[in-house]
Amino acid sequence: MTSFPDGFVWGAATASYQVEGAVSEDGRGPSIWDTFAHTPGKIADGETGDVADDHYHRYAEDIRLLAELGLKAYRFSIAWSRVIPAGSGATNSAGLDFYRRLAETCLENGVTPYATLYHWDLPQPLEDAGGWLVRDAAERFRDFAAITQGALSDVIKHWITLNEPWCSAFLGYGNGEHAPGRTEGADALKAVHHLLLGHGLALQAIKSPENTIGITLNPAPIHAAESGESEADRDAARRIDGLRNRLFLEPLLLGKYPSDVLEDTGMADWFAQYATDLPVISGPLDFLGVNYYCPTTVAAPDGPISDPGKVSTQPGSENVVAVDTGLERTQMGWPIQPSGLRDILKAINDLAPDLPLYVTENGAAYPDEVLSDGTIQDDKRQSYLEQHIEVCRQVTAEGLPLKGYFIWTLMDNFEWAYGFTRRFGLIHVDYPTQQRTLKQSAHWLKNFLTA
Ligand code: IFM
Repeated sequence: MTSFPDGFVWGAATASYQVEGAVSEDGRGPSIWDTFAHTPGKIADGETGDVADDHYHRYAEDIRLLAELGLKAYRFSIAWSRVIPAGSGATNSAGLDFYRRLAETCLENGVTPYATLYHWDLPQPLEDAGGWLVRDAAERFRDFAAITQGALSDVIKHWITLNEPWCSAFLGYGNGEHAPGRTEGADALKAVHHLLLGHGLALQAIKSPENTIGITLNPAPIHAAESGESEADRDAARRIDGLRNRLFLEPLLLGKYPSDVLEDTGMADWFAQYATDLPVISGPLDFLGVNYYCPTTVAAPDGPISDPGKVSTQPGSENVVAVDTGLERTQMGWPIQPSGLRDILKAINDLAPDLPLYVTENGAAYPDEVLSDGTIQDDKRQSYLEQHIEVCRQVTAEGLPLKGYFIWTLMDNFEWAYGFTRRFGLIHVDYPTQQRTLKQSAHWLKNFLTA
């Protein structure tokens, strides 16, 4: 069996609001997730990220555990409102100090920090000024990126501008399942453009030979039901592929928006005004991050689709439905298909043959049980990880420029609208006591990485 190339990066990922807690400490300002989580009915069991994993205070223990697993990289995100509490204006040095301590602790443990600048926690004052639906958010993001990278460039060399802008735009401004909980129909595409513009402006502001900069997307293979026998189903797949994949990959990698998506959603005229932003958005990346969990199979049982104004996660695709293809699913209801990871990496490599790729998230939620002997036998998670890691091995053997793999996630945490009801961690967290316990999958990973 061929092994992984030298220098292949093994890591685990987290995100600020999901793990940090300490939401009112050391000058941190409120973000849209604070507001959203405290709005009744938005989060399962009425939970919030107020305490989460208390990573703000326990980061040293968490990084030590990560290093003990044999992982050599930690992908965390930087909360904008810790660094610039109002989103623009005054910088909070205590916020920057926290991320310096975090990064230095990584380095002391032989772990390379990978920092994501935006994992969904927009400062609330910027949302009050229009959020990602207005252009100003992109410019303020550039300022935040420049200040943060300027202050931490000696300890953080790898930067990711945005995490999964599809979620920020379509769950945040499309169907309202995520903060800020707005339901704006096809206007969610304005958020897509401003997020991508923010990425491009940040890239211009912080790119240097001293560091690497990329963006993380959550692309997925999209299939038509019944192998695409019906034209309506094939059209449904085209539309969903357009919104999920091409709407992000093409402006970033090819410098153009997919015209069919802009037509489907009735947004072509709005986008036409901003064609001059495309060279900024498509600035040269050092790498692309791919978060992969599952493929999607779709059908359009009601035939043609044409209601761009309707409120939906998927503007212009309102009657598209996801189809159950009989694959085994995780607790999220996501079908397991490791070969989909190869498909999506290949598709991106075809678009941008030399671009280094990282799997910046991959993992699975299961309803873990702590047994009477204190162990957590999460065989299904281990199997999920083993199968996807094997795909990574295969694609590197085929010559794809896959440079690393990050598990989602280091430890159980606040899973957005699901609150604490979904556990993705390698490490179990008992929330009342904050006790950390390695799951079986973590022990397996340690053996795998040290073998
Ligand atoms: O928890 C999330 C993460 O914040 C972004 N990617 C998907 C994960 C699982 O839902």
